[in-house]
Amino acid sequence: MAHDYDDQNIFAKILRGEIPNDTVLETEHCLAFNDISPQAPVHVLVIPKGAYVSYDHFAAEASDAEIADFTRAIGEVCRIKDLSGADAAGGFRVISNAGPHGSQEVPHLHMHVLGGRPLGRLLD
Ligand code: DGP
Repeated sequence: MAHDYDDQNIFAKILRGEIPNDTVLETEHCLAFNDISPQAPVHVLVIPKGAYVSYDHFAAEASDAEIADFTRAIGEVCRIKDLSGADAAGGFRVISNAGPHGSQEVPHLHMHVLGGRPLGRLLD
């Protein structure tokens, strides 16, 4: 998969401060903010600050520090939003859409963190 990064995508503009966002968490390498069109009571997007299109691109080219920060930021969002998967009435889903088959709309890597209601089975 080619990974030509379009720096005019909406998340690049958010990272540059050109359009506002509802920030949940900012770390050295990541930003997490509420989705503009939430599909669940909790719907947060976690993005790396680096110019990565999709997870395969990120995993191939990001530094270990960026990958560790991204992974921890996702977990920290779950903690901030009180989504512990260990709770009987809790839990969450983390998904990342990539490319046309994944129905990716914004070509900057993002993880959707969803929770706050039963999410149903994703795969049967
Ligand atoms: P995806 O299909 O995985 O690329 O989903 C992109 C998500 O980004 C979608 O859930 C809506 C969200 N989104 C699109 N534009 C904006 C925006 O300007 N601000 C915020 N907060 N979210 C956005």
